[in-house]
Amino acid sequence: MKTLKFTLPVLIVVVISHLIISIGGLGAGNLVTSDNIVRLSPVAQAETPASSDDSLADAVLPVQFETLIPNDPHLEKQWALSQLQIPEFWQTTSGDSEILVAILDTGIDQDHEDLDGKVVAEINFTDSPTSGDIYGHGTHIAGIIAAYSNNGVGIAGVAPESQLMNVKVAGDSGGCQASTLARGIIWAVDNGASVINVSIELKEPSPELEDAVNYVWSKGAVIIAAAGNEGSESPVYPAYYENCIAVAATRQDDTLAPLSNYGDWVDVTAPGFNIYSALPDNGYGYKSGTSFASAYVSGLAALLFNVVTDTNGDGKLNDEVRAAIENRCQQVGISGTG
Ligand SMILES: [Ca+2]
Ligand SMILES: [Ca+2]
Ligand SMILES: [Ca+2]
Repeated sequence: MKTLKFTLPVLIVVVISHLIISIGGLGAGNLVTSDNIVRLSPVAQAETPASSDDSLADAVLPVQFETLIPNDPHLEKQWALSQLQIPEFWQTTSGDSEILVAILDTGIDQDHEDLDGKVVAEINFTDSPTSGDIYGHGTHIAGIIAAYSNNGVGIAGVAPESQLMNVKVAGDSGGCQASTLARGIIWAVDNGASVINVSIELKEPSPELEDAVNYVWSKGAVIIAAAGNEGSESPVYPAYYENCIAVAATRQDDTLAPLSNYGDWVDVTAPGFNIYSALPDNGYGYKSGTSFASAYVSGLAALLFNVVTDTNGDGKLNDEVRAAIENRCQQVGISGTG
C-alpha cells in the first residue's frame, strides 16, 4: 500500500511559482508578516519507495519553505497536519470557498465554534429530526477537513477556506443504508460538490451505490471513502469501487493502524489514529479509524483542486487531483500482512 507523504509532485512545484500565496483562515486584507512565519525543520527526503517505481523519486521536493503556523490552540495535538506537511501546502493554497466538500455522514454540528458558517448546503436523508450530529461523527470529519484556521479557536482544518455540504445519510445511531448513501452522493454532486467524503463502510456491494460513485467521477468530482475498521483484507463499499479512493489508516509512526483494513484494493493510507478534531457542542477530542484518514485525504483533495490544471484537456480536474494524491504516496510496509 501507499501512504501519503508530503512530497510535492512536480506539477505542483511548477504551479506554485505562479500562484499568489494565500495562508490560513485569515480574512481579506491580512498580510503575513515575519512575526507569523516560523521556520520548520527541513522537509525530510522521502525514502526510496519499496516498489520499483523510480518515478516517485522525481516527485520529491527537497526545498525548505517558510511556513505559517496558525494560532489555533489545539494545533499541537493535530500531529497529522505536520505528518502530511499540510502547513507547507498552505503557502500555496488553503482552499477556496468555491470548492465544496460534501460530508456524507451523521450530520454536522453547524453551530460549532470552529465550523459556524462553514456549511453552505444541507440535506437530511435520514429519519432523524435534525441534520445536526447527534451521534458525534460527522462533526469530527468536518473539523478535520475545514475547521477555521488561525482564528485563535480550536483546531485548524486541512482546507480551511473550503466550504461544506452537510449530507446526512447516517442516522443518530450511526447506521446507513446503501440506497440512502447513493441518493446522498448523487445529491451532493448535483449540487456542486467537488469532493465527496464518505467515512462510511458498508459490508455488502450495491450496484446502486457503484452507479453513484461512477456518476461522481463522470461529473468531474472525486469521492474518497474509508477502507474500513476490521483490521482485515475484506473489502468494504463504496471504498472498494474503482472510481472511489479507498483510504486506510496509519499511526504517527507511519505504520498501519491495527484496526485498519488493508490490501491491494486500498488506494492510499493517511493518518487515522488518535486524531484530534471537533465534536458537537463546541467539544473536541480524539478518534481513531479509517473515517478520519479519509477526511485527511478529502481535505487534501480540496486543496489540490486549487492547484492542479487540466493537463489532459478533458475539461475536468478530478483525474489530475487523484493522480496528485496517489503520486505523492510512497510504499509503506505493513508488518505481518506482507
Ligand atoms: Ca480554528
Ligand atoms: Ca477504490
Ligand atoms: Ca483532466
